[in-house]
Amino acid sequence: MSTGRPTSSHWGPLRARVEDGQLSIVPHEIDSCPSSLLRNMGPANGHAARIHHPMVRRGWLENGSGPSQARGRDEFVRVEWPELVALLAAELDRVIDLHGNAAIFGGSYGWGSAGRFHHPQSQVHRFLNTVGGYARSVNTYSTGASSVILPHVLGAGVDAVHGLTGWSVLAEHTTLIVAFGGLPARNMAVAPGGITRHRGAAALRQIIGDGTAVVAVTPSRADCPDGPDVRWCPIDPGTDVAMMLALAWVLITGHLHDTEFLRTRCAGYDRLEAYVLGLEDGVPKTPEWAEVITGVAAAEIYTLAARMAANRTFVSVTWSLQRAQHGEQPPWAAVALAAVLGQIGMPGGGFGHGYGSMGDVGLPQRRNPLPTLPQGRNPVGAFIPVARIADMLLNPGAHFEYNGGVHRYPDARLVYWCGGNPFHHHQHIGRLRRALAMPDTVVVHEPFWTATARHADIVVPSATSLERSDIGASRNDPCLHAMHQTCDPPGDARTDYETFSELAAAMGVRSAFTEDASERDWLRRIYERWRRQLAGQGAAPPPFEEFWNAGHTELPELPDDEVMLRDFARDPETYRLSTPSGRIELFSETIQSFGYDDCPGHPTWLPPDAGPSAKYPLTLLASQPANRLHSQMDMGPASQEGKVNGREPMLMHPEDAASREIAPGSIVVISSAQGSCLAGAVLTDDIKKGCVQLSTGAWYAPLDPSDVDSPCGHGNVNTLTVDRGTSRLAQGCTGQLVSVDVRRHQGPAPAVSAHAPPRDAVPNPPARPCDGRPRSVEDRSTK
Ligand SMILES: Nc1nc2c(c(=O)[nH]1)N[C@H]1C(S)=C(S)[C@@H](COP(=O)(O)OP(=O)(O)OC[C@H]3O[C@@H](n4cnc5c(=O)[nH]c(N)nc54)[C@H](O)[C@@H]3O)O[C@H]1N2
Ligand SMILES: Nc1nc2c(c(=O)[nH]1)N[C@H]1C(S)=C(S)[C@@H](COP(=O)(O)OP(=O)(O)OC[C@H]3O[C@@H](n4cnc5c(=O)[nH]c(N)nc54)[C@H](O)[C@@H]3O)O[C@H]1N2
Ligand SMILES: [Mo]
Repeated sequence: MSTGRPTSSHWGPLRARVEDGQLSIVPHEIDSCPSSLLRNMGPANGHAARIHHPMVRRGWLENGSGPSQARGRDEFVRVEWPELVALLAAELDRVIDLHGNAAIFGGSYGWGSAGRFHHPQSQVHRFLNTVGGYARSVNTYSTGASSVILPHVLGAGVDAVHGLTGWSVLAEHTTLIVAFGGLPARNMAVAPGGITRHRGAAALRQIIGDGTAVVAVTPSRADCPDGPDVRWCPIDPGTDVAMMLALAWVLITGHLHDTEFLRTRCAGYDRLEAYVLGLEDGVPKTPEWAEVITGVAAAEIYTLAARMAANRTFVSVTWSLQRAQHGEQPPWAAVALAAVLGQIGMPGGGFGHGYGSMGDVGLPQRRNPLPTLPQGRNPVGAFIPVARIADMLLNPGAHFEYNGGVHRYPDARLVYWCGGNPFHHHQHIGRLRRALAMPDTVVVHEPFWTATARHADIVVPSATSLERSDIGASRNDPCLHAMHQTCDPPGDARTDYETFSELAAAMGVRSAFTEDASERDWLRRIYERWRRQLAGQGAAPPPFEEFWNAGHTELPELPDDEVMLRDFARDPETYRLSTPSGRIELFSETIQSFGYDDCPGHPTWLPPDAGPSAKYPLTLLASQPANRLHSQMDMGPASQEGKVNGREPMLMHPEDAASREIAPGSIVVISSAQGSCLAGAVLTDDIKKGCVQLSTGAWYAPLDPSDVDSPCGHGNVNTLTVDRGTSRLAQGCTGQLVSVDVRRHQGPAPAVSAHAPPRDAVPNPPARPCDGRPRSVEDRSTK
């Protein structure tokens, strides 16, 4: 045990221990390429930004619940647990009695931390179901557009499509990868629930080393893997569909398209062809046409199309491309391009989505179930597409369109967040702050004083994954991890399970929520239930105690008996797709029938409404951070080392900088039609001229907290982004791109205080090792 107790995280397994009040983290020996994100964990866990005690906003405590603009600027008052539980239970009862359960918005989107039992969304959803249900959110910020468009096109969602081709298949068969959005290695460090062996980057290096060529179509050279035959094709952001259509035009007019595949495996090719050739709108989608839109030379498009036809070609699209206005179009156009090549279903050919977006894409598919905490049943039907949160709060009862239907926003009186950070994930923070003034009550469970916690009325201090025992697992991962608790939570923080157990008790439904089971009972229960399921499939994982003491167990790779697109391509009659035609829909009658001008019946080039302008001439890429997960542990050393004098780095081309008198390290003001933030300039020709890049995840630090539209002094990119759905079809998140201008900051540099706790927060005690004894709910409730 000298190196520490085993546990796991979204960025991989680790060992942790406490000595002399200091927490230390080392990578787990099972992972030969551990992620540097591990370095953030130890220092973050004991950081002053931890929440140690239940806190209630003064205005809410003194004046009662109700809409309030004081959220985010009021003081907090420390309360003891019994008072917190009584206040929160009474408020939940009030809202349910007066307005019904649909008035509780419990979508609670976010990544929380690894662990199947303490998974915060599972906990909050199970709890809210126990008290009668909640209005929920559907889809994700990750793949909001794809998860709605792909079922129309391929009859399957993103999960069914994203890992169909493993790295090993690409290595064996693929000779050319055309990667829209590139194949950024940094994003493969994480997967929801963890990734045991970080092999993606190495697998990719090997594929390229063995001779597969890559053309990376992206505004950022940082998205290109290294290798002898890797070509960077810089493109203007948001214009990939024009390039894909032009590639299709070259293939079709050069008779390099697979007419047999298009006739027998696809529906609506004639409509797509008419559009590509310009018979529909008088505009042939030629490379010359695309050059003006994309900034990619026509000659390059001709050459690439010919190469694609001559190779076993894999058309890969990162998720980022669909996180923008009309985000439904890039994945659909890429499917169409791959269909024109006729290689869909051939090993190593066709369409791929999410390679270089997430660590679990490209791993061998494992159809194993995961251990899960049962959620109960939610009788409330009300829902929103996840990124419509501010719309919902600002327009209770208003109609919205989604995937062919018209729905109504629920009248959310109580917003409940556990395990997510809307001030990280949502667009246009000024608008979000206005929206968060609307409900009667905002409840946030958090380990840290994030901006979301600071905008709550009721702040519930949560334990981190190091402070509880759990089971770590994620889809396609080869291991299940015993997550042993390392230390006790600081101060009065508790696991979310403990909090919900007490709340359930106060609301008279304790046993329904807890089933009278302790944390350890639950772990044993969900593990054994999972073990029985696997046993039914012929696998034999060890009994719980054996697993727990061993620290992890390897999972069987179950035979891949069903490979949707391969079987379909071979025999389209027997293996019909779950689309209306049973085929790949290059034209969708269903989508056409919705009558959406922002998502017509076939893949279409639709220019963005708010592209670069005289006032905002640059396009900002708001992509994922290399040295942290989202906003998590932004105060940790790996994240901090990337900052420029404490501010988030903004990458800019030297020529764009020169005309603005911006030097390396300059403090810059980035502004958009929505708001502004400061950042630290980094000059590099790795970014296309006309583009700047600022990662997501710098904690929101308003220069003037009382002004909802205040600039952020630290570099939170969502002060700039637009809060608008991808289209009426999917209403997905569009946070990836925004038009901005950048200037050098004048005058004295404002101090950065993003991670300082609020004035009235209670200070941090040293880390306490836990005694290793299983914790029971009773231990806490008698405290
Ligand atoms: N502009 C722009 N915005 C984006 C994106 C983009 O590309 N551009 N990307 C989007 C994407 S893909 C995503 S997935 C989202 C991510 O958005 P989120 O998932 O909301 O971001 P995280 O920072 O991971 O937030 C998780 C929070 O859970 C807390 N937490 C951890 N463990 C626990 C626990 O046990 N209990 C409780 N109660 N809390 C816990 C953490 O401290 C953290 O504050 O961001 C989206 N936002
Ligand atoms: N280290 C780390 N890894 C992560 C995460 C993290 O926070 N940190 N978050 C995880 C999550 S939740 C998700 S959903 C995935 C997200 O995975 P993605 O959405 O694929 O990741 P991004 O980094 O946002 O974007 C990838 C690249 O796309 C390029 N790009 C942006 N817009 C365009 C465009 O219009 N055209 C083209 N051709 N390229 C464009 C950008 O240069 C960017 O570097 O990442 C996951 N991986
Ligand atoms: Mo995501």
